[in-house]
Amino acid sequence: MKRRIERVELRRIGLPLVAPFRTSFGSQTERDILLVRVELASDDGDLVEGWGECTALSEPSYSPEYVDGAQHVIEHHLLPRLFAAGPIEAADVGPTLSHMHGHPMAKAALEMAVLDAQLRANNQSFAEFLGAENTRIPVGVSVGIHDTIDDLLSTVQGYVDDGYVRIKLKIEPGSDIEHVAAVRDLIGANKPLQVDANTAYRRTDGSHLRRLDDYDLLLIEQPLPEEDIIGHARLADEVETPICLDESLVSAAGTADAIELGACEIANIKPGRVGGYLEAVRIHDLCVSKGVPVWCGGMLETGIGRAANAGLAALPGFTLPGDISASTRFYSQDIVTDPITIDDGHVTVPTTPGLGFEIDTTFLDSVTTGTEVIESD
Ligand code: SMG
Ligand code: MG
Repeated sequence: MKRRIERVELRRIGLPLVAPFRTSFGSQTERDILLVRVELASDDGDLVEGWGECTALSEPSYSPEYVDGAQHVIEHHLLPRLFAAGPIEAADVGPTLSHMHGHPMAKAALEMAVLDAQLRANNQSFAEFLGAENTRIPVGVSVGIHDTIDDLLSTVQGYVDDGYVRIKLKIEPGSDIEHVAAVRDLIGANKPLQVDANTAYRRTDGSHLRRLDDYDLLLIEQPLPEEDIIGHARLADEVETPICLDESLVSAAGTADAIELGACEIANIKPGRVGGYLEAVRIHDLCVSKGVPVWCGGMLETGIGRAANAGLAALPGFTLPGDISASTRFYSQDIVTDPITIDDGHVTVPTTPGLGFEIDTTFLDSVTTGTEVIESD
């Protein structure tokens, strides 16, 4: 059954990180996150709520989107079109907004809130909706760039002790080969290890990056700028370690091209980056058909996005561990009552109706920095 969006709450929250998280594009010490709460009404007047989380960071440093811009485009350009569309379901959100270019994270947050509400109304879990049968999924952790190798090793040891089944190291020129060598030495030959450069290298760095082949990495994630698909294809010929794309993949169509060009040997799927969970599923299906392994990326989500990512990663093509660490890896307290935890390196796929979380309203209110309410006329 389709439902009208009656009322939308755009809520901003501020959450400090338990420790700074440094990547090649900068250091994060806190998250300023936009949450979307929708109220959907059926023809007979029943109301159901749903929550979405926007993955845009506070600055346009990971991608062109940033949280203030996402809130602006939602209020002024996206919501008016969704209100005007009348009764809808999650699958209608993308097509309704398709004339608005870009802004995938803003669109994804809206689709996510509608999807959560729709699943709650239908008493269905996300995994059930997807037909995903895995009930527990192996997960990894993403480790920021550290100033010293000693500090890096002590952080990695902590995560190994927590049970994560694979380690991902953020790298940049000057903090790469030696860091990887030291971590490989620490964790031993059998622990899965991968690196993420967040676009920090250039086409001419092939012979340097080839040195990473000595450390038996699962993959090198996004070494070159996001638009440099041909550069990634050439690099894939030059290095033995598989090349994985993150920032470059913004749609199923673009992913198909990158695979055909030989630029994408493994895909990092992030629902926010590609415009929503439904496009994420299409990319998963495409990659399965092409024999390209996929894994679920992370954007330091709260328990809202983390629960949804765990449902998505229960699909069978997610054959590599995702960046779906425990909520405590980033936050001392989460805004949901049932935060994601790790048990023997695995996360349990949520089975409750909706995307799989309940909001801790007292804590949410205490970290809210602003709320805007928009009602359909
Ligand atoms: O949520 O565990 C997480 C973060 C994983 O490294 C991570 N994300 O490029 O994959 C990536 C980064 C993007 C965010 S960096 C602030
Ligand atoms: Mg990445």
